[in-house]
Order: sequence, then C-alpha cells, then structure tokens
Amino acid sequence: MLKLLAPLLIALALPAAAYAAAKVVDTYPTANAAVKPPGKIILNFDAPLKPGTAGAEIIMTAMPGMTDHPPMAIKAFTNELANDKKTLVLKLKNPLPVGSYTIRWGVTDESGAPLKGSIDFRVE
Ligand SMILES: [Cu+2]
Repeated sequence: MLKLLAPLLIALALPAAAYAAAKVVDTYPTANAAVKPPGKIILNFDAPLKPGTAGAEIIMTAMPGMTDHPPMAIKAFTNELANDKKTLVLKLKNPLPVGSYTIRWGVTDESGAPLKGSIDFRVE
C-alpha cells in the first residue's frame, strides 16, 4: 500500500465562468479531525461537478513508530461522482491504517471552473 508519491495530478487550464465556482461545503473526514479508519473520503460541493474530471491523491504523512516518514501515496482507491454530481467519493479498497494523511483533490465544476484543495486528518 505504501508507494512513493506519484507526480501531482490535474493542471486544469479551463477558463473560469462568469458566475461563482462550486465550493466544498463539507468533507469526511473534516479538516484536522481524528477519525476511526475510514473506508471512504467524501467531499460535498454546493454546485454540480463535471463528470470524469475528478482526481485525488491520498498521502500518508506519518505513522506510529516511524520518526522520519516520507510522503507515501495510498493507491488502492477509486473516485466516484454521486448521481447528484455534488458529492465526490474516494472509495478505499481497505480502510486507512492508523497515521496522518493529506488528501489532495482537483475537479472541474459544470461551469468549467477548475477547483482544488486539500484536507489533513488523522486516523487513530
Ligand atoms: Cu506509512
């Protein structure tokens, strides 16, 4: 499960539309939360996203008993856009082990605006 960090994804160069781009309104886990081993990561947006444009990285940044932990990419997951097109779900093949994580995500909304962000959280 622990592989070296893959090259960063998604450099979307689409022009932003005149109206407001979609925003993240809720995530699971929430930023800086400590959670039980999650089987999925959920991002909720306030406006529809364009199907097929989402990408994400799940990076383990620390784990117990390892003082100098290099960034390690967790690769065993898929991403799915829910039917409402406002919910992006990263489905993990296995629940994330105890440790610290950064999720980096990128997607294009229906207006063509590129969005990206990151969430840090801890699994315990
Ligand atoms: Cu690790």
